[in-house]
Amino acid sequence: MRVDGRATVRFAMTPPRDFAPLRFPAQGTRENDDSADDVRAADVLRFRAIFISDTHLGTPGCQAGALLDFLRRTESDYLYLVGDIIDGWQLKRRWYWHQSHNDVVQKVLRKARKGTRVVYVPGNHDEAARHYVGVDFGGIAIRDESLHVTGAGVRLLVTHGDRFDAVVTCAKWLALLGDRLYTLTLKLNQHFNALRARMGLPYWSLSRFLKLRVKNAVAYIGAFEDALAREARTRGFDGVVCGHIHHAEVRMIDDVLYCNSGDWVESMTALVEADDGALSVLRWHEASARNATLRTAAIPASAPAAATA
Ligand SMILES: [Mn+2]
Repeated sequence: MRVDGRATVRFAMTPPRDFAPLRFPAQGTRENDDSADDVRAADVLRFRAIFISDTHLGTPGCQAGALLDFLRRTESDYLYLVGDIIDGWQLKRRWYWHQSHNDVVQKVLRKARKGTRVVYVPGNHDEAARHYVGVDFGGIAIRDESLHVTGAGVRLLVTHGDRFDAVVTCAKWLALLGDRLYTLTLKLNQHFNALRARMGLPYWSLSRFLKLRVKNAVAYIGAFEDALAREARTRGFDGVVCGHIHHAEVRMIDDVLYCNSGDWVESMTALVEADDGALSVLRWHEASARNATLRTAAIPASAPAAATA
């Protein structure tokens, strides 16, 4: 009975108040803020939409350098910040704010000024931002949930996803304990990868490896994905974009498109939509390595160094 059931459900859906049309400032108000970005236009990857989540700015685990590199070398019509962008939980415990974290915030604000439609859907670690749901701030629309329609007409529910996490909603102290253990793993991961880098080895996520080998964690990921897909189907969407579990993915769960934009503490991933509406996971370490190879290859070895000055 679900053959054309989706279309029927779609029309029966009453859009929540949050889905009032998003208003963005007029485009093209250029300001004198171009100086910092000297990335060659040819090196910029273009997408229709970019989704990032779980950047955890304000924690030592946040890989702000990689994130900044990603933001500088990509552009899009839409940029969705799918929760846990600034980690209020950890900032409350210990203040950690590096200059690179400022740079990330500035870069996002600048994108908004230059016409990228930025939508910020807060998560559980930045739940303070949930007080500002409905507000448009610095050209950024803050929404509890959002709706993204792809270039191919696919209707996606955009939500962080923590509401489907019984542990977080029922026992916050348990989640906080898990959070501390996770922070410890991330610290180990950074030392481990610093060592790998010195040995000339590429980045490899220890925390991700551990997570995928713990049976409970794997079962939890599966249950989370199913719950999100179910929610999207019940509410008449074609699919869902979420974050929260730090596990990037694009796949069909029955007849629902499940997308997760991953994180910037261990996997450095984003969900990207090409101009034709195709969605995929972008792994920045792989993409930037590929890009670097292309750039190097494009410059003839014999080119005089002075020519670029
Ligand atoms: Mn979260």
